[in-house]
Amino acid sequence: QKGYDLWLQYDPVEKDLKDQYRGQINTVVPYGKGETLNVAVLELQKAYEGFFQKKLEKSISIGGQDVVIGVKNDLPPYVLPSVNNELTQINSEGFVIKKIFIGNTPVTVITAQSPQGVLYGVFRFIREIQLRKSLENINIVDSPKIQKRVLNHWDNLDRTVERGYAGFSIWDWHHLPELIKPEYVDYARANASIGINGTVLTNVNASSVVLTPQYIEKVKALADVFRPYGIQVYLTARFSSPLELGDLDTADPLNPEVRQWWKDKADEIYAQIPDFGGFLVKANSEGQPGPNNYGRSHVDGANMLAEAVAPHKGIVMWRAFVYSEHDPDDRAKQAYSEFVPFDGQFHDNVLVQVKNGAIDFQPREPFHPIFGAMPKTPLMMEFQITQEYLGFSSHLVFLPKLFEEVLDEDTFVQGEGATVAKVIDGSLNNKKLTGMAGVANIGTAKNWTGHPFGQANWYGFGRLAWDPYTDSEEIAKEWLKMTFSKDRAFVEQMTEVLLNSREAVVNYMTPLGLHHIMDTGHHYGPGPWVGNLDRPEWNPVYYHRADSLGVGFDRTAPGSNALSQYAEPIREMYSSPETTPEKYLLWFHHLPWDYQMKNGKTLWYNMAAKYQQGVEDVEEMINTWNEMQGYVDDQRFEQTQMLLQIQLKEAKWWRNAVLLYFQQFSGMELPDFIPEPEHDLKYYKSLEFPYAPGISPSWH
Ligand code: BDP
Repeated sequence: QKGYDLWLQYDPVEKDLKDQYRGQINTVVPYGKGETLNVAVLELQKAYEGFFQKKLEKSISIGGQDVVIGVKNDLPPYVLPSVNNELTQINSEGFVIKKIFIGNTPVTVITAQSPQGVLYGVFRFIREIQLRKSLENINIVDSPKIQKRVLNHWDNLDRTVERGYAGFSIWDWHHLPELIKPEYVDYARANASIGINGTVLTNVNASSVVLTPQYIEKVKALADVFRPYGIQVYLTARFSSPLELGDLDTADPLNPEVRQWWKDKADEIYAQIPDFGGFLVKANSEGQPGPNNYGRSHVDGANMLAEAVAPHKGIVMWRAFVYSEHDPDDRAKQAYSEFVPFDGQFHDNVLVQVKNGAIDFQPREPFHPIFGAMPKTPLMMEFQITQEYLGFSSHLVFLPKLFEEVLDEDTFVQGEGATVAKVIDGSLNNKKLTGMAGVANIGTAKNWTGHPFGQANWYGFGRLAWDPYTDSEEIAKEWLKMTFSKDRAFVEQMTEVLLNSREAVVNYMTPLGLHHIMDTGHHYGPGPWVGNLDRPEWNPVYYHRADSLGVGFDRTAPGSNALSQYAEPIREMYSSPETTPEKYLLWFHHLPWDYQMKNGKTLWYNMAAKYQQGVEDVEEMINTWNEMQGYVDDQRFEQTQMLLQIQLKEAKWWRNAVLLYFQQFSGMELPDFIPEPEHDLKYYKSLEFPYAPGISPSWH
């Protein structure tokens, strides 16, 4: 299974380059001590052996053409002057890789302020070889732009994974703490290689059981495995834990006993795991308990937990994913309405974690209006790497394209250029604490992510968390080269496939600003007809609002006025359909079926054209992939080929079902280019998926 090695495939270097590289890496000379330095050496040796089929020897003194690694303070005094200048340019996790001369002796130095930085430098050095870059005059100075680069596992203690499509949870809780699986180490290696420095082990729909002594011991075992790789563990904190685990009859955050309970709990965890990262909390959201249950606010809840972890340098990631069953207002507005008034009231060690869009990880959403609207509060980005609304692990969708689109959006809150990326990396409002979270797509699948291309989304998330300004095209190329083949023809054609794949899924699922029309509960396949659920905002009909007059959600002033939550000039621009980007048209407007769009055709015609385009996009992906056989091992080739067939089948399903459904309202003919649907609407409505993966017990 080549898929298991992810992007860390250390394949033999081609003959012509081999000597050139080997000439530069004679031995590795580590300075200093410690677990992190040890794993850095081990990784370099592992890579070297793969590249050159030879063992990389360790030496205790510099001989020439060596790779010298170590933190700044451990380097010999005669090395330091050559890297001192660079060292002043990096932060505590950054690194310097530089070719220098000691006298006449050339060596490559990999150094940093911290052991973790050295490890990142080593992985970067390895990547340079994986990408076959020259090491001749190597001089790389790099630092992460975001501090907390964290995976969120929505993993339950029974090993089911909420919205997980790659098997069960990789955390084998039952056998922990004794059984340490090699996967845990490889997981840590993979994350460290892309700079991820934190992992939340448990589902946001949390169980308090993970906070019991029995489970803290298990968590400690994982933390011990991850520590050398610079990865901190975090847990989700169920707000009602003091009730469930303590003898308390309240979880009121202002109650002194409750506050003490959390302090004690934090002390208990830190006694075992001194570098425990802190808590992630979903409170008063979709039935989870929270401070509102006691008439208290999100600030009260978050600050109580923040105080409990503060003495240990822990943080709290408090989610802003809230919408109330009692609030009749547009769901898209609620998080903003609830959180923005709290700006400036959270403690310093609280990050408010905000999903990229105001609804829920759709194939496309405008950026969340909270970004930019809470200048006094550190905001953490939450992306979803697992493809809950984007075809599960059956569809090839390259998400860095989506992430990049959001990060590049201009909030205009402080004039032009106030991009979401600048909010997140803290540069816009000079924030000390910064973070980005990604809901993991990892499971027990032999290749970790189920779809071989799901790995690209894990990789891409890490790269963008490190540097939110990275170009998605660069990410695609790197990943393809490291994971599959460096052959130019392969890389060029497949880069195009990756970069187009996100638009393809938007086209065949939710074009022109449509959203949340997936079938209910499991979100597998189309369900625009669903309208019978208790909570209105759980129904697709709530989002598309189709009727004989038109389709779309009016979020302008006469409608829900969600638009008012954005700054000018967005507010003004999007208030008229003519000046709204067509990709967001039906997100903000309810328009007649015969509304004339920029190309002179009707809305109905354009909608049909998008769905058709989506299907054709997948056909094109298939054609390209079929030509890639020679570049890829059979196993991954065939697996991808079969999955693409599922994707095509499902793209057609989406097109047919949604168009037949909307046709009832538009009363217009399907344009000629739409092939006769294989089934009628009744058939599509009748489909059921009782065992669709990814539904958590928390929903039952
Ligand atoms: C939605 C998911 C649900 C999660 C929730 C969340 O459907 O499973 O629990 O978000 O983020 O996307 O809390």
